[in-house]
Amino acid sequence: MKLLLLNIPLGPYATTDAPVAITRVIENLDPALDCETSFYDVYLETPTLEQILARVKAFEPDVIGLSAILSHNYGYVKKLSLYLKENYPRAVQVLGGEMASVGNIVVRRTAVDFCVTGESEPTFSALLGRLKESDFHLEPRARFKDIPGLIFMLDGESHFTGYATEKREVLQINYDLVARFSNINHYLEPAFSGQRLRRSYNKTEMDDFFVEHFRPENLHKLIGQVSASIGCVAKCTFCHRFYKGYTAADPKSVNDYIDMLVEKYDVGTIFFWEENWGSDKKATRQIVEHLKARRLNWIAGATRVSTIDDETIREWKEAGCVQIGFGIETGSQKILDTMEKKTTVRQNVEALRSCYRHRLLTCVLVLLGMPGETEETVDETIRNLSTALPEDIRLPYDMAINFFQAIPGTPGYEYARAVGLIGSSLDEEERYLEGLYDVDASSIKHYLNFTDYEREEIVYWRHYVLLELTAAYMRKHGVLNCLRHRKARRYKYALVYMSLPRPVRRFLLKYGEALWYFGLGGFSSLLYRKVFRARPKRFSGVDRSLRALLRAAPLPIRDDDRNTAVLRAGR
Ligand code: B12
Ligand code: SF4
Repeated sequence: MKLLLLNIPLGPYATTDAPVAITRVIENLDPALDCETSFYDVYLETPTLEQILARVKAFEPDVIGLSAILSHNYGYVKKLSLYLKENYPRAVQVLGGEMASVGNIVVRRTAVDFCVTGESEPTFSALLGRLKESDFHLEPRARFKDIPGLIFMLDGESHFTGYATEKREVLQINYDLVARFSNINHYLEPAFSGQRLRRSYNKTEMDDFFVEHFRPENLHKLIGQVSASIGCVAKCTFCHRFYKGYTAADPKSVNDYIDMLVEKYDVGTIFFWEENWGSDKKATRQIVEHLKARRLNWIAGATRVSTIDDETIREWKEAGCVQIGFGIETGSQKILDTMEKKTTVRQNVEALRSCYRHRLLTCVLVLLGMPGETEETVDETIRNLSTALPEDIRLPYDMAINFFQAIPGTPGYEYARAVGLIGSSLDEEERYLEGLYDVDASSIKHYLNFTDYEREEIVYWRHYVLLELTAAYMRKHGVLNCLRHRKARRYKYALVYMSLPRPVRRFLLKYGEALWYFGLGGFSSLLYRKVFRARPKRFSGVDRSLRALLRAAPLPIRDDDRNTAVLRAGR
């Protein structure tokens, strides 16, 4: 049997995050299947459809596996899948990854024959085994009903066989497989000259940071990705995963893997790329001690603010940590509650302060536009986050500010359907998914408006938060001092901006940006709507979890979704 795996690009530019989902799928396949597997790194190589087809024809697979870890890429999957079916009809198409949360739509509207939910195993091997037995004929489809974890068309309806039992194993990325099928130099990049740390911060400001905070021997060594856990202890209302709960890896196996990376690949910095680094305190301590003993540098990709304290951060710094990522999201408790983030504004502020106190890099991630967001909550975010600024002017200070996106399998998405922002029919839902492809979350273009303002009136929120926090930073450190030390252009913009009184600068930014972004036509239409068609008050009063709101008023189940509606609740 021949299996060709293709990863669906997340966007136009290849990431340096290695294709771990693919290596896991390959490694986990049942050896008894005797499967000849190949992987085409579509995300890295950005081929045309014709080039993908040429690769398919050259390999002649019986099964094409599409790895769609992002539901946003439905539009791409549809195009690719239909094209491949037309030009290479003999392969069975199987899709895995988060996009299976809209399996109902995928199996109805694309040429994908099966969606695999959750981890690939044991579902994928069971499916491949069954396909092999029948020489890759799909009929009668009832034969697949007993394999848990599948979504497929059965008697004209989409059918979900229920979730499979997870293996609950934390597996590491297999770099040998990456090297075999792709360009490993792209994924194992040197700390100093690579993009991993530079892409979120002003590049010119990073050189000093590297020299000051990295152990000299690690500066030019590679960064390797490691997982010390899988899953998350929380269930935020905008976040979807198939993996239920949280599992920490055996710390010894993590430490052994780190040693292998150091010895075999000359890795000097470890990037823990899971969502919940540090939630299991005992296991984390053993790994941190090991990192310290080996004089490595390391990055905690995502840590919950509720799991750390000042002392822990001090210890991590001493053990070689250079950066911690936090999902700060907002400085408003009301918004944290609608997110069901299970953290407090105080914890957010304390986490940032501790990070800066111990001179660790962090990027302030802010999510704007959840239901309940108002001008007041945005001001609250600015007010609270401006109390947590770096003490040391040489430490890069940056933030990434996005608008909320409704993702399938989350309460946020179901809420958008409930309030009519995503239409109720299958066609309308598909249209929304198609529109998500290649969308930059920092742009308001595809933001479903969950506020009581017109979109033209809130487009300025991103720059407003950015400039106000930059202005607060400049006030703290002195304007001249900042201009001398900080190279990013926003300090120059902020200087002009902060020279005006706050109501004036806010007014100018708000209407200037509306005009710039939506043009004169959009601006006039905004004025017309403000005078003649005021928006009803719908969202500003939302102040509790979106999940709780949906529980109180559940959505009716559509006929086409009868067997798959359970996927909408996530896990
Ligand atoms: C790494 C990562 C990234 C990397 C991608 C790296 C890469 N090379 O693929 C980067 C940084 C680029 C990224 C970006 C974004 N990400 Co991201 N990211 C992740 C993260 C942390 C890990 C993904 C991963 O590889 N997991 C590990 C593997 C082992 O698990 P897996 O992907 O689920 O794969 C398993 C199964 O799904 C299945 N499977 C997967 N493929 C296949 C294929 C076949 C044939 C089969 C049978 C099975 C199968 O088997 C695998 C092994 O068990 C996840 C969270 C998570 N822990 O999953 C979020 C996640 C995928 N990201 C998410 C989001 C929202 C984003 C952004 C859109 C954020 C934003 N708003 O900007 C951006 C995309 C922007 C853009 N357009 O570029 C969401 C997606 C939600 C959804 N339903 O679509 C996730 C799930 C986080 C979350 N919980 O909200 N991300
Ligand atoms: S957003 Fe972060 S904290 Fe919330 S559920 Fe997702 S991974 Fe966990």
